[in-house]
Amino acid sequence: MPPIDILMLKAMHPDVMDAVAARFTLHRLDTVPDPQAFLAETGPRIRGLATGAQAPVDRALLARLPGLEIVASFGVGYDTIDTAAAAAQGVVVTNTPDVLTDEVADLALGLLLATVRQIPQADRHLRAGHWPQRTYPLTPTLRGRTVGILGLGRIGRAIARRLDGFGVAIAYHGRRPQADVPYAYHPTLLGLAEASDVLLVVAPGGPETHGIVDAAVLEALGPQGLLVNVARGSLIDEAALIRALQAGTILGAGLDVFAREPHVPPALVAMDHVVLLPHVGSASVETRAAMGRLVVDNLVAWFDGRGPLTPVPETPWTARA
Ligand code: 8YV
Repeated sequence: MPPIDILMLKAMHPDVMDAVAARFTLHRLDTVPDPQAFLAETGPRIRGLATGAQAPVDRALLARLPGLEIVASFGVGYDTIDTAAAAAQGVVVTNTPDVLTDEVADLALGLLLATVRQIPQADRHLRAGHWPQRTYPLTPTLRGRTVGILGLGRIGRAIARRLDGFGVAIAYHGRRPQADVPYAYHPTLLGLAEASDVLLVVAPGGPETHGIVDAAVLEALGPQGLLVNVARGSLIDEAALIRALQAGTILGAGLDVFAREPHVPPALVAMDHVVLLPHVGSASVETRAAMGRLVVDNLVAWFDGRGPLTPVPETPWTARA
């Protein structure tokens, strides 16, 4: 059997690199001296692409890979992949759903609690030696709040299940109401923000959701409102968020994701009423290993002729002869 050439755009989880190299011929675009020359020469032989959210897969790149069959992406979100172009080229795209759901939901709850009860700020207060002089100021509370979830998908539902145990009211907005949940549905995001005093963002990134959490939504969330984002920075109008935080239009924010990662606006870093995390929602040793295994399993299943394990809905696939 001829070797199967797999391209990686950037370094990935070490287990993924080892497993791909063990089974296939692995090429790394980030380590070749001249990526354009590499694509011209070897691009036509590439049959699989392994990638993560940090390395966009656009129409231009896909056009350089005419023999491509599969893009196996590390992560549940795939907004940096042009799935329409992939579908048009007959390329299947896979992501890594389910294996990270509980991990991200745990982190979302941690970030919510850290934000409302100011846990990092209290830690800083102690470490700075302020405790003997003054007790840490009283904080806002989660008690009595309504948490509005933007995007009640797999992760949104896992967050809602955890919130059930916290005894808070839960509401949600998404493309359509879901018959099998007891939570209040709001047909508009503005309506959800008006009804909530925590807005938890868990919807996918992409053109449909770009900037939907705007100045009007933040205004509707109100002066006791908290914004928590574990999805994509692109959903938030970051400039409007900074203005809202500076003006007291909302009370605070907990952010795991940003518009231009790893760049975080200095205005956010300067504020003490926000909790900032460097996109760590799924970043535990175990969960990242499970995500890596699923990337490799998708490639192996595809090239064994068993089809993809977790294809995204935008790229319907047909098994090749
Ligand atoms: C990862 C993520 O940080 O799954 C996602 O959509 O955002 C995270 O799990 C990212 O995909 C790593 O490339």
